[in-house]
Amino acid sequence: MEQDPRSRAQGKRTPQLVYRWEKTGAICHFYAPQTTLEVSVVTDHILRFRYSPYGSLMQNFSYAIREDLPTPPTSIKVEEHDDSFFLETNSLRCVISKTLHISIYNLDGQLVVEDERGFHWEESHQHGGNFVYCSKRIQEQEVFFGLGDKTGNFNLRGRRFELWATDRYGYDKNSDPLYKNIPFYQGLHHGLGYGIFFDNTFRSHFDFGHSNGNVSSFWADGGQMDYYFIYGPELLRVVEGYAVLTGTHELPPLWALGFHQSKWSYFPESQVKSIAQKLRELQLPCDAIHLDIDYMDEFRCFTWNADRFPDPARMIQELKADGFNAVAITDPGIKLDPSYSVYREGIENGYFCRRADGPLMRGEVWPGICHFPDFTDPAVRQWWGTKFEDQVAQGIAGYWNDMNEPAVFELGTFPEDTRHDYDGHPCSHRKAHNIYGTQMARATYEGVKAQIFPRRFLNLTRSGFAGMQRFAATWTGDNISTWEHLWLANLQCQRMSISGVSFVGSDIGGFIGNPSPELFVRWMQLGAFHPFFRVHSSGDHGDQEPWSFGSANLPAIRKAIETRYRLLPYVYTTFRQHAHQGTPVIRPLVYLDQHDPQTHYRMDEFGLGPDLLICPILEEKSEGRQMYLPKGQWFNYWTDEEVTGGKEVWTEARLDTIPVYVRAGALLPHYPVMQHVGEEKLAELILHVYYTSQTYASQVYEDAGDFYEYEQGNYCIRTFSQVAEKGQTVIRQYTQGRFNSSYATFNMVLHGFPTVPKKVTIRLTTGEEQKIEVHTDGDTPEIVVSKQFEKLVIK
Ligand code: MIG
Repeated sequence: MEQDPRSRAQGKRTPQLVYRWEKTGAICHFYAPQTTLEVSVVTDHILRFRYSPYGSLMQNFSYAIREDLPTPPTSIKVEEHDDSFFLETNSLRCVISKTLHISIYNLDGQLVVEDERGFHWEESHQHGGNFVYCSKRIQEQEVFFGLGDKTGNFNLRGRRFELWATDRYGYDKNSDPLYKNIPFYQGLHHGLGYGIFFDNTFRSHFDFGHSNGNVSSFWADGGQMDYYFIYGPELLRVVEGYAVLTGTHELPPLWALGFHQSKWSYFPESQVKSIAQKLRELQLPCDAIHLDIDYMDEFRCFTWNADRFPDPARMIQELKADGFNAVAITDPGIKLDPSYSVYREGIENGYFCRRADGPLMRGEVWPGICHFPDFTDPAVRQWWGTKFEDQVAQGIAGYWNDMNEPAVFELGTFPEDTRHDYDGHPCSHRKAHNIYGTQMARATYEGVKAQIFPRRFLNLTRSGFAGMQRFAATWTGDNISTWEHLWLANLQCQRMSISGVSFVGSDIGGFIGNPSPELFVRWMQLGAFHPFFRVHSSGDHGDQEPWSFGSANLPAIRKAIETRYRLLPYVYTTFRQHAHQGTPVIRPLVYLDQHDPQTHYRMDEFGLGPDLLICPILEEKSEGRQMYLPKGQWFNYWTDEEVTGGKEVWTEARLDTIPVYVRAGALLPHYPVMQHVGEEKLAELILHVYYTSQTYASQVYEDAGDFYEYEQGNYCIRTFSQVAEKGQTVIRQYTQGRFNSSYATFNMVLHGFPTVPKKVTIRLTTGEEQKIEVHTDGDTPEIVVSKQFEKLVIK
């Protein structure tokens, strides 16, 4: 850390004794000489701590926190004791010592976190303000997770990280920092999970027992110590609590959950068309083709290269007719070119970033020397948003915000003295750097949404800060075609998911280099279970279309894509759960059972939604692998073999198969394979019913798959409860919402039932009872029943 030597001599400062305190509603202030601590109760499980060294607290402004936080609880008690204060909510007791040390307990009296040195600071003579620090004691057996797109093992204990958005072309498993900055981590000890979200956009640092084995700490090079404590105790609840603060993804259009094919770059039009055509010819389902920077006229944003794409509206329309959506890239750098209207408007209106002493900031990227819009200025975001008008009118269905760390050739990023508006809180790039990417994604999101409404669309961003999920999905940047990167992609996506950003994927096959056919197949299999499912590559090292790996490998690749299309209603339901309550779409093993210490150090296995467990094959020439199944009963998705969890199992997985298990009791919805979303009207919904000897409930969420009418109640949630009672299985259905899906029947496939069902009856919502025929000609018994059933009995 660079600092003025005088400040080092003065050393770090810690608070003195509190002499006064006050409580106003859900907010308490504790005053000590030179330090004020503000503690706010956000919910019974979430507390916010804000400190000011010297003078008063900074203005309350955050890009990360949602504007519509819930109303705080009213039942907060504060008591003053001799040397501390007790602040109590309905689930926590926070003890604040008179030297402002914090310890937080649950109401069973178990310690969740405690300060080590706690808050301390050091004045920054060079820049003004302070370096702000907070340190906590590491508890026995404590493990740490989160921090967004960090590399390396899933558990962060023993390591130190930096948050400073960086364009890291060809990163490796030790690279840090990367593209995104998510200052949110989770701790787990004694079965208690909690989270810390440090809401500070300056360059910041996290240490999980690296410099001192007993201490975890976080600090930033400026701004204020402003952090949220989120109590679980279940880790999934911690992630949901974080979503209360920073929001969730919006429900994507269903097509965006299909398969995407991309390359840097598909051009001219004839090449785009032939890729699309080949996907259909070879029956490889696909919903989107991405256009990388070469569609533009000399990399000028919002333009088309007229030689390569003479009539974009027609091309996009033709792609649409064949079920493909076109997604286009956009970059922050604006070419210095007086004949380019975006450049002129930016200059005339003062929309570009300036250096401290006045000149416009200049940096070289693809178009040559560029100026860069200050996306932290609301007027600039508004202007940027309007620029998408023409392309949206031409039919572009998604945007892909690249280079927004921001990345600049040679310099790396903007010089630190570059000025930003920061929504009316002017500052230097030191403060705005980590939020720049999110604000660009937001400008694109708000602008495109205003024009594309009432449709939904896909917005992708490479960089982002906490809260980025409100505006965009993301991918893990410029990875490499190696087995190690397949391992990394698995980890990074899990980490992003528990850091609030569920809509995430990797460049399948690797961006740099060319994968072996086997690696590509294995990567497609993992990608099919990742929320964002896209093949992308730099195009420098060979082709990466599904057919580029020889006809022998095509069936396995097709099978991966088809599996995804079958599972779409399940993936969509899981997204709805995320959008509704912030639950991560993919869930690392420890989030499935944190009370089982076996899960704490594992990282290959993960859950997709509540009912699927996936474990990718990460090694060459594997015919299967050892993997851990959480406690409970599971069925092999491919073979129906039933396995009892709580142990490691060997799972066979030849080249065309990835290990996948289904939780006993689940009703897993499937669509028939279509070549793209909405290719045909749905004639029935397939429900794979997995037997349980106990009780279990599953949900299926449906709506129009596009548009926003679901916000007005035009959706349908079906809750199925399966109960084994007296030698029979009873399934009850409850529905909510008024969306009426196009099909009339469920095709229910019965897996793992102890005997072939002899008699099946249903009761309809009308009260009518019917006897149902059981089809036993296939491997698995099937029944076809009205979607109106209320109760189904299988004997
Ligand atoms: O300097 O647009 O991560 O996905 O293909 C490279 C070209 C710029 C980086 C992105 C990558 C994209 C590429 N971009």
